[in-house]
Amino acid sequence: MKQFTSVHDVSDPAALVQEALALKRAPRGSLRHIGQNRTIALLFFNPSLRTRLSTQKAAIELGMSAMEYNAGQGWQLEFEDGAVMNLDKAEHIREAAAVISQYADIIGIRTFPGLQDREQDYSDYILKQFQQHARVPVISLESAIRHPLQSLADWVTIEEHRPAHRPKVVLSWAPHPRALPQAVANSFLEWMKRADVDLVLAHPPGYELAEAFTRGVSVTHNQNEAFEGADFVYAKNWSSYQDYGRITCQDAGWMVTPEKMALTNNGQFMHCLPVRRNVVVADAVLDSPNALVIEQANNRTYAAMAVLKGLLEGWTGTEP
Ligand code: SN0
Repeated sequence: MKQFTSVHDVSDPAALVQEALALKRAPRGSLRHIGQNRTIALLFFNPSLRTRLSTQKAAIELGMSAMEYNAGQGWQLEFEDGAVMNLDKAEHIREAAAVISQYADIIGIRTFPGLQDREQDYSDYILKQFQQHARVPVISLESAIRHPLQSLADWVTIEEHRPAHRPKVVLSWAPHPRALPQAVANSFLEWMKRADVDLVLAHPPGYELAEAFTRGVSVTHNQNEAFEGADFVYAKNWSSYQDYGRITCQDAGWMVTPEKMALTNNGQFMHCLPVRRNVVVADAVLDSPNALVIEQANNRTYAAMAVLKGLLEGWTGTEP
């Protein structure tokens, strides 16, 4: 593995899931030699709780050092080639990425979409520019259009709770007061398409995701129908892709409730967090034994460890 920005960087995602599970079982402190004398730089253009702490924790468990930089509060970066930099942007990505590459063996970047210009967001230009100008491997800590570390941890969690039969996994849109990125949903679909599951996407009309992510996925506008017999229900809000970045429906009827979970096959509830209680999901679901959200967040550490280990070792014979 030379970089980790999407499932396409991993030739055998199921093997990476197994690697994360093996690392989870490893005795504490037994893996510190793997990343000894190696350093990761974690750059945050946006807020983060789980990604920031779990990636740092993963680095520590592998014996690496982690440096964090709140890039959103640092020098404003110029990404345009040939720009005349006489306005607010103080530093060009060409210098910034080259300089950070001298300090770190791996660079992680979190960057949300602006949700104004779809073409610009979907070009994922901030992540792409770092990839282009960095001289070390780059990890996405959630980009404008994907959140691969989250999806890997989600798959690890599903694997741990997998029933004897092929599970039905439902990704359901849920209401939210703010316009949110499509990244978590896009990524979840992209990874689940590579897993041995029956995948169903449920959302109100107008919340269709980009075709590149939904191709081959069964889609319904009927949430109850989707929940019937589901083994896993993953709730997530996203803003419209068509009417880009807009909230076109606030229908509280899409909130996940105990009544809806009763339609499932004793289904497990999943969410990437942070979650708006009693907007996205009712307290009674989140506080039930069937909620996996805390374990999902725990698995972020092992997902990140598997990825960092893969990058440090240059991956072993399964390059895409
Ligand atoms: C982010 C998102 O992509 O939806 C991060 C999820 C890992 N979520 C939010 O920004 C939630 C913000 C809020 O106000 O609830």
